[in-house]
Amino acid sequence: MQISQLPAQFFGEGITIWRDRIIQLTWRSGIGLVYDKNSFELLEQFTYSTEGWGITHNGNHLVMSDGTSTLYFLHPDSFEEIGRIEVFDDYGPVTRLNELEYVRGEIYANVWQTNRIARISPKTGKVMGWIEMDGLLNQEELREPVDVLNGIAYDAEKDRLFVTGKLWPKVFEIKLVRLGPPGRAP
Ligand SMILES: [Ca+2]
Repeated sequence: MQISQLPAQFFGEGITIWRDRIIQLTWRSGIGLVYDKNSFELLEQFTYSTEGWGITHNGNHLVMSDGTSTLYFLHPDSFEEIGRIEVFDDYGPVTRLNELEYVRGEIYANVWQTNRIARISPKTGKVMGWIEMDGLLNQEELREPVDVLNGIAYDAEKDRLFVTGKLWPKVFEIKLVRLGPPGRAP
């Protein structure tokens, strides 16, 4: 196992792997950190003007969330903003976008403090469907001090999707099944 300790002044947030680099956001410092993927050596820092929440990439650009309904597209080398989308569903803007993962041409975003994941069109920001993640942990696991769902990972090579949460004792591999027309859960 290899560990890199985040300096104590930072609150570590989303991470994505871009080629041979690991890119990490911090919550309110406005600073992103770039590490060598193999050695975990800190290579450089970059700044942004929003909070840092989740990050993923679509093969061309980084995609970043800041807890609002906006997703930002950043150049993967200069970290300059090259575009943004506003995320919405039939009921209006979808705020508190948190953990992100680029999956099969869509951006998956967990809504903070819910068990819901939005499937977002990267072109328009429209929510194409909701993934409901209630009931993953059983009664025994819920007796532990578990926190919010906030982990989504996609293995593109084997087309496998995983979810987990803060302090959750398990990572779940999930398969999506259609339950009904798109809508917003209560
Ligand atoms: Ca992720």
